[in-house]
Amino acid sequence: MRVLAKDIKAAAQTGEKTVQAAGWVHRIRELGGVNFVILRDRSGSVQLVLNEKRALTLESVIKVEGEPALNEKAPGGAEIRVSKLECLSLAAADLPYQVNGDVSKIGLEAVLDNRTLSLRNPKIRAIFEVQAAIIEAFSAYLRSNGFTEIKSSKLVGSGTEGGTELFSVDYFDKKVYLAQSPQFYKEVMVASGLERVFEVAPAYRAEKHDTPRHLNEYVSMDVEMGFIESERDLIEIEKGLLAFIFDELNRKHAKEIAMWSDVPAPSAESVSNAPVIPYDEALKIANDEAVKNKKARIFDINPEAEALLCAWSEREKGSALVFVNEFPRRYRPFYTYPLDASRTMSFDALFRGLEITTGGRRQHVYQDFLDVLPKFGLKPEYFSNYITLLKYGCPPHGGFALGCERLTAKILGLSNVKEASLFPRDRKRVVP
Ligand code: AMO
Repeated sequence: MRVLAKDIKAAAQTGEKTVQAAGWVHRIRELGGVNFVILRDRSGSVQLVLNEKRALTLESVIKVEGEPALNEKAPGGAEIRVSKLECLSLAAADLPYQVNGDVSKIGLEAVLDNRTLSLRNPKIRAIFEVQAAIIEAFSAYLRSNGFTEIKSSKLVGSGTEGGTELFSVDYFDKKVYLAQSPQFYKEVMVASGLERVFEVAPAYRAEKHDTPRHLNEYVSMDVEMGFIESERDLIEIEKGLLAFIFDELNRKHAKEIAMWSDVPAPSAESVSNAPVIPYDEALKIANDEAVKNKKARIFDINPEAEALLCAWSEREKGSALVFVNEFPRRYRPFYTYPLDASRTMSFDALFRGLEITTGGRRQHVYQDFLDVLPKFGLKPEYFSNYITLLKYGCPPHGGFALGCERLTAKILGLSNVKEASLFPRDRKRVVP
């Protein structure tokens, strides 16, 4: 039976006579007539000792049989003394990308241009193990709090986040769009009687700019719930959610996090310390910090303000997570529920200097919705489905979305969200 690399030491300790292992040739070294091969599998790697020279190449896939033995000098403290080796797939010798190389010395463009091979690097693969754990914890937490998972269509007749950032798609004899957000469908499903729903799925933004925080396709982790009073109910859910995600990561993936960052994910305690600051006050704090740091005046919560607020919060509150709520009307979509004439029941979450979440309570009263449309220059005929949703009984509700790549990048200290996307899509990149 195949034994994983991480279990070879235990097999040696228990005196197993023969084990089988299989994986990729990660490294080859010849020393005094003995060949050492580092075999890589999904669990890690193990040293193989070969007494005869074999025509192996890096990245070939092999299967071996041999005696497991303890060896302090071998990585992981054990090795396999190989008696039988079968090459399942011989890799060509002209490997275009150094899979076993030091990622910190390879530029992002080379990593992404060679994505098929760069994903084999254990440190790069670790990003996606952490990401999978984030999604697993996100889903588990919500399920255990009465939320039902949904999967909504990504082909839509119109956008929800503003018309300029839509990708159009030929759909038979019509043009349709790739969904920017599942928000309308989340709301429909709250009113369907499920009351609490979540979705993890791609979202599409035809944004032309190339920044370290934007992707044209990203994974949106969406939440929507009924019977809320204000955005504060949503912030409480997000705090619980993030504390659970961070705890799970520190418990199960500290090794993968340490491959990238000196800092573990925040503790549940630091999440509970996260301040909730009204927009106007947040802007004032950001400006006070800007003055201290000899920076120019800040007029809205832009990327610079996000960085200053998180640094301030870390210093003053012991939390790298900050919630900014009560955004002015002009910064929020028309359907956002008003707090008063100028402010809305909405919020952003900022983490380690980056916005990771936007959310808020939505309009749910039919007549209020109709009244607000003309104030934004909008016509009711464009919103017939939204109107049906609200006209026939919709509870007070709201929701939020967490950007999966942004959260992954901030936990690991990656400098660009593209690193946290398996196959990133930007203006130039649509392959692989
Ligand atoms: P918003 O447009 O702010 O809100 O998006 C929510 C979160 O999604 C992530 N995100 C992105 N990540 C990478 N690249 C992008 N281009 C990108 N755009 C957004 C961010 C952001 O905070 N419908 C609302 C949510 C809601 O109210 O339910 C929405 O989509 O982390």
